Amino acid sequence: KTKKSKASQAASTAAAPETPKLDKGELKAAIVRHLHCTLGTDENKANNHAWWKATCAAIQELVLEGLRKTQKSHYFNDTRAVHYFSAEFLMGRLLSNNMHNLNLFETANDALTELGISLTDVLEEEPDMALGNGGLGRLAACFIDSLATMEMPAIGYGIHYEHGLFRQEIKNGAQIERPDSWRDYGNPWEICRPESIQEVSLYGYVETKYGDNGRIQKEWHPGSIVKGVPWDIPVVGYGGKTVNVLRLWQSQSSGYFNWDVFNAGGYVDAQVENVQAETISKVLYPNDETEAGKELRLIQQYFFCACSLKDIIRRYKRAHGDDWSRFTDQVVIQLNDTHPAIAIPELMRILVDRAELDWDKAWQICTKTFAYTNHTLLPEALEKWPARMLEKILPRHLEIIYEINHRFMAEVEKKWPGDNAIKSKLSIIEESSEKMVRMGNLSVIGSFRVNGVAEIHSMLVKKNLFPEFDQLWPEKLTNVTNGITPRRWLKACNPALSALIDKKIGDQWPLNLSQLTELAVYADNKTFQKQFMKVKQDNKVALAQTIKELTGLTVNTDAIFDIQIKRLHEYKRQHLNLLHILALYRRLLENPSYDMHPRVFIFGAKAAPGYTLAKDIIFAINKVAEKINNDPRVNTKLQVVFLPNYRVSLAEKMIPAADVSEQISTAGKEASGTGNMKLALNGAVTVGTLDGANIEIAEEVGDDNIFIFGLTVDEVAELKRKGYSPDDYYYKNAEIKAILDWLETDYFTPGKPGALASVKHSLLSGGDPYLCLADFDSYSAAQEQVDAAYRDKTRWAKMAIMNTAMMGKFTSDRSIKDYVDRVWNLTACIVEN
Ligand code: BZD
Repeated sequence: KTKKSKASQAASTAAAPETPKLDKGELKAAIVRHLHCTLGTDENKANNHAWWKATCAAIQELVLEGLRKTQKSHYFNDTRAVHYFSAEFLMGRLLSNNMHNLNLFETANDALTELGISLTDVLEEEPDMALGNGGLGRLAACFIDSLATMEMPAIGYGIHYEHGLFRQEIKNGAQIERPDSWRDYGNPWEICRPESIQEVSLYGYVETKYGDNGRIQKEWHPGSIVKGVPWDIPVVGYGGKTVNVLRLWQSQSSGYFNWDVFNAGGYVDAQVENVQAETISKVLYPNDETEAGKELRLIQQYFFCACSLKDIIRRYKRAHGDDWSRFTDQVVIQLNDTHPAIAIPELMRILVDRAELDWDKAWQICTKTFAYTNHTLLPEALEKWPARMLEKILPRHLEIIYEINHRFMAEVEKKWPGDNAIKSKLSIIEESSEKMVRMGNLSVIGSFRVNGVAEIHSMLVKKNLFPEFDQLWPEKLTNVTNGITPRRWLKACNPALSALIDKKIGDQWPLNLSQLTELAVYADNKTFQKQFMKVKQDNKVALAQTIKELTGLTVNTDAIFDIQIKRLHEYKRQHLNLLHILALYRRLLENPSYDMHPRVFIFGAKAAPGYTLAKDIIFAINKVAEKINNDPRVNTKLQVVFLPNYRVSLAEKMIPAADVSEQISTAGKEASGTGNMKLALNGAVTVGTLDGANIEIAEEVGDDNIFIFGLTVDEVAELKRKGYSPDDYYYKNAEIKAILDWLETDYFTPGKPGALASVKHSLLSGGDPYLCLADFDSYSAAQEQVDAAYRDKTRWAKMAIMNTAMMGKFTSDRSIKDYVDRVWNLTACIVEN
């Protein structure tokens, strides 16, 4: 009782969602008007796609009104703003989100119903905006949602990829990649801003000159110039007051150098240059967690950073002219991983070569402007660029990086005199057979703050990745635990649960997620348990329908829905999940009365196209699924589903239906995870390792409401130090041996023995680098506990409720508040309506 009154006090100070700006009749009229005047069709001819576009256009009118007011407020208040630089923004669909944030979802549903149209069908017409690989890109999307909701002046800067992450098809069990074409039929949300086009230089050489004042001056003579065309996507905050923008740059030929060629009769050659320029923003690189060192990727990174910095400086100069003294009061730039790290030498170039500030002054500005978020400790994911490549593409930037490094090495010498080992470790330049530029070191040196994304990850960043940097600058390294927007990941994707929560605790929780703790008092309440589990059951039935449509398989909706959704990677251990499925299968075959509650294991995962083992694991999951699902001896108890083309919009259908959330990475490898938060928020119970944010989730929900298993970070380190041998487990554990050997037969791939052998070999001769075999028994035991817990309906309902109730910490609003307090030092700007 006392808890409740406290929370409702807090709620009364939070902004209430605005009353809708349009009523049903007005919205209906607006949609029909756009059907006629924007789409050039009418109610009788229009298909769902046209209705979708007309509905978007009607909503966009209100969005743009909010955008105009927001920009006016920010301009007149000359606000300090955060500039979120990210090579990826995984936005998903926008119509449902924008309607929810404008409090128009119900109105639109009613309006379309009266027009004889299903809103659900209309929403399905929208292609996902999949301009990202996974967690890092989706985090950027959640963060800009929270920034707008909290009325923070903010702008997202990224790349307007023509093709987002590939569309995945599964053919005979194997992944096939198809191009994603999200804007082939136009994107109703984006606005082209030709008035803000920027030019970016590439290649060429650097001339050293002596200026009038006797100072050495550097002039970069570029070999080519490309245009950056900005496309703005409005980002509507919940309540619709602040509408920020996501500005994405499209590359285009500058047509600048081509004229001579063109006039000399080189029409075709001129087109070749166009194609090259337009290639820059053509396609998103699908490799997460690996660094390929491709020239085009570096050009993409520089392209969007250079455009964005020019844009920021243009806006700054409009208010402050050539006076740089207030730049760091107005501008903070957050680097989403090292992908935009080239912005650091670019800003130095602008300040030193263009604005002619002296180096120290410029460096002071730079190191007060940038902050850097690290998302990984995996060595293969830490970006390094060959110095030779930088020299070719960005010759002046390489010089600047050398100068930054030279001065930094002098600082290191002061702190650790004569210690060359530390110098070579901290140097931006790696002196290997091929000289490499370490973007992580550059980012730490050029930023005033560096954060990891969960407590344990930030601790490991300090202890293992950058310990000397931490000694040098004890204040610089910090933690900001990730979060997710509860608007998309509960309110919009799980309307039934949202309505139930509204009924119990009011409708302010999307803005103040800690209010969900008020549900905890109902965790033992039989009626509430029934209601909560009824919602879950209905969501499972809906997902079963989707599974049927996508795969043809009919799944048992009384079974436990056990879900693992994330990029496919060895460290995430989808193959550990698979080994356990094989163990269950084998137990059922050996003992037909083997006692287990029916379970459906559901996967969604894309593999990087060049990551062979990851693709082999997808193939193995599909082949095992095929066999099990067609085996009448077991398929009433065990089913396996691989849903193709996992993406944001599919996640929104899967997450509300999950009973069990698989978060089983090797301890120390998953920086945070955010899917873990989404699933728990929707009442799934986690089976997880003590890794990333799982640890903080366990702290919030309590040991009774999560299944933790496996080696800890320290135990992993100890085992590796002693020398891990997967053979020990293979030969000593009959079940493991039988399962691995099974993979080598043709049982799952009739007539093709060995087709799944690579999975086995990765775990034996491959050394099992992520310790699947070491964690197998513990995982299997945890799964038995899950089984027992689920059979106790009351116990399970309580666990599920407690998961939803205790997820308040993981709202991205809290993450943003942490960034605002610890990094950005921003204040909200109230937008007048
Ligand atoms: O970032 C992920 C981490 O693996 C997760 O643990 C974490 O929760 C999220 C958000 O902090 N990293 C990525 O998603 N990384 C990429 O997608 C990526 C993309 C391109 C290049 C390198 C990595």
